[in-house]
Amino acid sequence: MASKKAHEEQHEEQFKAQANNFIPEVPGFALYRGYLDEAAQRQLAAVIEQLSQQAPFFVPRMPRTGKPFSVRMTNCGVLGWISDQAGGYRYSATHPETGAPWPEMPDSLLAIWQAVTDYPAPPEACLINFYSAQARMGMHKDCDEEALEAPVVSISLGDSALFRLGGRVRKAPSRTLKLCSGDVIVLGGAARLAYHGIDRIYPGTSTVWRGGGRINLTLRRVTRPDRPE
Ligand code: MD3
Ligand code: FE
Repeated sequence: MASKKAHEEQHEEQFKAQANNFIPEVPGFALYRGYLDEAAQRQLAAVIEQLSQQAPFFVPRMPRTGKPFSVRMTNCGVLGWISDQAGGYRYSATHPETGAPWPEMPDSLLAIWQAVTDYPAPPEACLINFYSAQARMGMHKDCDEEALEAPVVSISLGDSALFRLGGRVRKAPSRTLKLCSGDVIVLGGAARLAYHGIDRIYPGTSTVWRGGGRINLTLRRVTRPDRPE
């Protein structure tokens, strides 16, 4: 019988070969459709559920206006992304409500980062977004990280979503793509600084997240590594 390691290596090679770089005008974007099979999706969902008991989902708020996001968030890793009225968008080593350090990044997430990126250092933050049926995320760029040369890796679990990817300026044309449970996307190069958002959730399209809704995990390098290889 093939070892677990050999199986994982084969899986990785297969998915590297199948990376669907389907947006030629946005180099650095890659889609790994169905990267996680159903068993792996359920395993990861259980890990996230447990982790969210340690670091509960919070409601982020817009800087200055204090308007609440419709998406709820938590994090794991040494840093987490937070936002509130007074402090604005930032990375923090602790949970904004409990004051506790974020839970450790699970090995299963580190393994995905290693499989789909060539970045010479591990991710420091995993932002965990929860979308109820009505939640949306407006078009924005992610630029609170110092390491903008590092890719962002997104993992979808639960209900499907309509993802929108634009260009580096807000008015650039955009296109949509449905993201389903188990899909992984990588945003490196030019895609790293592209506007993007979530137009809508398709409720009842998956049973992977108990109670329904969608989870999106984004793995991020925040600081520049000391000794880039
Ligand atoms: C493109 N999340 O957390 S993931 C976010 O599905 C975010 O929850 C969405 O946008 C979600 O910031 C989209 C895909 C994604 C993530 C990060 C990106 C696309 C990106 C960073 C740069 C460019
Ligand atoms: Fe984003």
